This record gives sequence, C-alpha cells and structure tokens, in this order.
Amino acid sequence: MKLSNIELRRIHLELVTPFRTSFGEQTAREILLIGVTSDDGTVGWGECVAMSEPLYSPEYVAGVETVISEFIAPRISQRGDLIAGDIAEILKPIKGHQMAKAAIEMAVLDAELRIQGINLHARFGGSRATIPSGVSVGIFSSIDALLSAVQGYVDDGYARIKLKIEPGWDIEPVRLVRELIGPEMGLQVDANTAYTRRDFEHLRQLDAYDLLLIEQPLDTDDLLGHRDLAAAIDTPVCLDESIESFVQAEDAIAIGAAEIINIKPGRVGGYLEAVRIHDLCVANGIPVWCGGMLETGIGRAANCALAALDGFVLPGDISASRRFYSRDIVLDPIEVNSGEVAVPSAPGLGYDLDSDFLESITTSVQHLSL
Ligand code: NPG
Repeated sequence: MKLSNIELRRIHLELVTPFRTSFGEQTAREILLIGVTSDDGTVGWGECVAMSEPLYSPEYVAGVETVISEFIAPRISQRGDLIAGDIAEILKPIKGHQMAKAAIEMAVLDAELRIQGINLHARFGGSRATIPSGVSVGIFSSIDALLSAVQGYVDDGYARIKLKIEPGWDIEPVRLVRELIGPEMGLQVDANTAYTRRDFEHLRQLDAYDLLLIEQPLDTDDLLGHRDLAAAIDTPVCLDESIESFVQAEDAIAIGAAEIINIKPGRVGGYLEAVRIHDLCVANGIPVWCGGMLETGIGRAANCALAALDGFVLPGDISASRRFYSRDIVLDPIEVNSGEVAVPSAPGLGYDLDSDFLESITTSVQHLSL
C-alpha cells in the first residue's frame, strides 16, 4: 500500500486510580495515537507507548511526535509502496526511537490487515483463543491499602499478581500479599531498575515467597549485574527495560542475564520484532510473557494477539481495560472472565474505535501529508 496521510493525535485519559512505580506516580496518561491512511482510504491506528516524560526509557510523547514528523514520515513518503514488514528496514538508519517506530509499524499493520480482512491473531498464528490475564499492582502509601487492592483483583479473578517494588517497599509487602493470596496463586515483582549490585543479599530474601520472577531489578545497562544476581538468588531474573532489540535479547540469554523475558512490542521497535524475540526465546527455552504500558483498547487488542503465541507461557500484564480507565477509546474493551481475556478476532488489530469519545479526549491533532 501507499500511505497518503499520517495523523498524530494526542489524547488525555484519567486513570481510575493513581499508579505508582519506582520511577514515579501517574494519575493520567497522555497517549499519542498514530493514524495512517492508505491510498484506498483504509485507516489503521497504532498506539505509541511512550510516556509524557523520559522516566521509563529515553522516549517521551513530544519527542516521538518530532521524530515521526521530521524523520520517520519523510522516509515513509519517499519509499512509496510498502507493507508493514518493510517498516523496520526503512527506518533502520534512524538510531533508537523504538517506540516511535513500533507505533508506525503497528498502524500500517492494522491498515494492511483490514485491507486483507484478517486479524492480527490469525497473522501471528497463535493457537489460543483466550489468554490468562495478570494484573500489575502499584506501590501504595500503606500496607492496608495494598492488601485491599490485591484482594479486589483476586475477587476480579485475575490469574496472577505483579507487585511493583522499590527499596523500602519490597520484602514485607511481598510476604503479606503471599499470605493473603495463598501459596497457589502466581505472584511476581517488578522493580523497574530500583536496585543496585549491592542489594543481592537483600533481594535473596524474596526467595522465601515462591515468586514467578523478579523483573528488571537493576539498571537498564547492567546485563552483567543481572547475570550475577541470577546466579545469586533462586527467584528467576526477568528482563524488561534492558531488552530493546533481538540482538540484546540474544546477548542477555547467551550470558545468562535473562532467565525470563518480558516482551513489550513498543520497547523493542514493533510487533514483528516482538515475534522474532519470542521465536528466539522459544528456541532457547526461555519463558516469555507480554508486558503492558497502560495501553488503551488499541494496544491491548494487539498485545492479546501476540500473547496468544505458544512461547508466552506466563500470564501477561493484559488486564481488563477498566483496571486503568473508566471508559476506553474502543467500543469493545478487553474484559477478564475467569482469569482469561478473549483474543480479538475482527479484521486488523481487532477493535472498533469509539469515535465520539476519542474526539472528546483529543488534545491535539497534526496531519502529515505524504
Ligand atoms: O497493565 O498495562 C499494564 C501496566 C503494567 O506495570 C505495568 N507496566 O514497568 O512494566 C512496567 C509498567 C509500565 C507502565 C512501564 C507504564 C512504563 C509505563
């Protein structure tokens, strides 16, 4: 297809409850949506997972807008005819900016699949129609508030709990949550780089709570530290922030720094690279699961298709839309039933936009003619 237009649309969505991680507290989400229009008039959407500030990774919303309008759009325009599978190669000269690249590829993929009348799930070839749903629980100001939130998610039927941790909010909350949910339910922790190589003894205490994994305890760059930690504790070490490409995944696996990988398509430059990393992990016996970035129904639909692949053996952060948003921008938001979410099957990424609501929460729109 040939694209005639790229739309950069910023929206503002309030969170139903504040979400605190070791890198900050969010009460709302500024999200950049990328709309592409093909020459036959088909529209596809991509959702960029960059945050407003560069606190999770170097990318941020305003920066992504600049990169797309100044560097990505001109290259796509110059290329002319393309398919989603060409995007990574076309954009290779641009260093980094995985989230910007992923969002464009996602929009083209959506348009392409809509034209073909097939769904992303079918394109990826995952065998499952439903996938287990995990929920990510932020840092609270009190243990009581944490335990009551966790109990609510258990009542909602989630298949596993992920607790955000940081120094000062780790061993005791984990102990009490394990006590609350019992020995059977899946429990894991996510530090978002909050610890250092001096914390191994401290983190070893988590071994007592039968965790599925500890996610990204050390700095993004600290592969050797993660390797050493993996050797020092029993809890499996999972990488998130450290893996931004197939090659980084290969390296981390090769040196023993990644016993498990959280695959986030936005972080690795797109869904197609995410599938390649999945295949690499399967070939190396590394379990994977699909992470979340507080996506709307667009990103959640696509994440479901990815997580339906066989190598995704652990529940992902694909919770119900209403865990974060009182109203979604899609008409058929993801819901959790008996701990599972249904993988969408409609053409494209598998959602229908709630256009009126989308309009009402739009804060800016920029059209790039190609
Ligand atoms: O369920 O969408 C979700 C959120 C899961 O905790 C979650 N995401 O570090 O994995 C993370 C974290 C995150 C959210 C990171 C937003 C960056 C931005």
